[in-house]
Amino acid sequence: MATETLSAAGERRNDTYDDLRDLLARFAEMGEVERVDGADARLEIGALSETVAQRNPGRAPALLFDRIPGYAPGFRILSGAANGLRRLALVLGLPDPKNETELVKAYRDRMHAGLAPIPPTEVKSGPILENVDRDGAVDLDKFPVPFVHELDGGRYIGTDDLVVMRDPDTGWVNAATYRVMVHDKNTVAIWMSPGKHGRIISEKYFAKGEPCPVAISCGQDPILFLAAHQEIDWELSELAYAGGQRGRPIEIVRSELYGLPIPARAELVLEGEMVPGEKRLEGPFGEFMGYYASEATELPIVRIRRVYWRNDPILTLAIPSRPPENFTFARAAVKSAMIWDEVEKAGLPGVAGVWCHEAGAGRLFNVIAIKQLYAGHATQAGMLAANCHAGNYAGRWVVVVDEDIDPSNMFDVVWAMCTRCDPPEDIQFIRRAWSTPLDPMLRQAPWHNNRAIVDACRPYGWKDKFPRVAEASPELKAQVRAKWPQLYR
Ligand SMILES: Cc1cc2nc3c(=O)[nH]c(=O)nc-3n(C[C@H](O)[C@H](O)[C@H](O)COP(=O)(O)O)c2cc1C
Ligand SMILES: [Mn+2]
Repeated sequence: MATETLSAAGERRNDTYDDLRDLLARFAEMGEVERVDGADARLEIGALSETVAQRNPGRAPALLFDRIPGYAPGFRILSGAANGLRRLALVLGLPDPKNETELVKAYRDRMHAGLAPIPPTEVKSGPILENVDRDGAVDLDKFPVPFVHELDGGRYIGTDDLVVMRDPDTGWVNAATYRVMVHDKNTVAIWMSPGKHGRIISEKYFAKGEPCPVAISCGQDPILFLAAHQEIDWELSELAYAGGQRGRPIEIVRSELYGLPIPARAELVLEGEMVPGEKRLEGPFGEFMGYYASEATELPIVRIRRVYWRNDPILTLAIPSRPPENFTFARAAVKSAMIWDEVEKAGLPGVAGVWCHEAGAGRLFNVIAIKQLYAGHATQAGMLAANCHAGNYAGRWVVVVDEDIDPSNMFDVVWAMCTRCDPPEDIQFIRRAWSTPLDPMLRQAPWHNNRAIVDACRPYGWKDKFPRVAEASPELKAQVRAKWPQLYR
């Protein structure tokens, strides 16, 4: 419920499902998942996942691939798990929403009520331990690992994943989504952009000349992916964050080699160590801004020494591509609510809505609507939305609009930009902000970029004298609708 509070966590436990399999059964009842037999892990699964998601962004079904040629039947791939309005609401434990704004508002209201993280609980065993391949028995080739796009440099076992690492100084555990490429049957590579928590942690080990232990979950409850691929604060565990969202602790078991927490009901988990001195070429990989912006690079290898897997494992797949992507709807909704919450916590009043457009991969074109209260309010809103943790990485445009503009409606937003914005006055810049080698506008380190804050609000000084909008009043609209309903079907 939108009004539920975390202090009442017990009352808002999301008990509608236990794990990914349970959730798939719910999705099937809702008509939200299509089963596909016989698609090839080389290119076909990638192309189907990409194009079906694009047909109807936010409303397309998840795809469950089975009988993948060359692999055991039952070894499956799930694409776009929570990437739909209704599926996302179910995963977040929110009421079935009418539209984007309603979902974002419900989620933000929950955070606003003081959602606290709930640390994971350790259990002795779980389905993830049904099969454990050790050392010489490790063979990643038995799992259907997709080769996603024609120009990719390899097969990616980790996309909708959780890369779990422990900070060597503090013991804090980070769990984040980073792409993981398979080199061979027991070697992979992890690509982490500068500034990402996993990158900072691994560099701490390397600075001491030590290997970095890592566990990689490649299939799991989407609530975990939703936490792992958002910018959650340093030293806040994504597992605890996800537990807070579900209103109950995530159950974990300890990995055999390094005692890292792995979700007890995950589908497929790799464990090993990143070796600082030993490098191999990783990439290129078609990435989330829609380009191959960086070449293959030499990255430390990860030696995999344990593979934990459930019977008939389901690998979860999120593929970066030209947007909209098979994960950007969910990212847009969650990030919008996070930005809304963070700007309010920074003291911004009057926020009416936020939407991170999928055309910007849920990062590069973010719109914030406010009810303007004072001169400078719009600039404050734009700067905060661009610089808060959830909104900072790899951004490009932030547009500030008045509260009569629906931030998720691109038509409205463009209209506001066309009619309430004086470009030389109303566009400000932020220079040298946190970006990434994946930004196609950047050609070399340091990986920072420039941003525009567009004030598309009525000019504050004369907003009350601003020309009136030419449209029928709400009463008149309702009146004619009631009288000629057949015209509005
Ligand atoms: C499908 C998908 C793939 C991603 N791949 C990477 C990646 O390969 N490297 C990276 O640095 N970030 C990647 N990200 C973004 C990170 O998951 C995101 O920035 C997250 O906040 C990182 O966690 P951290 O804050 O703990 O570092 C990806 C996100 C998604 C949705
Ligand atoms: Mn983190």
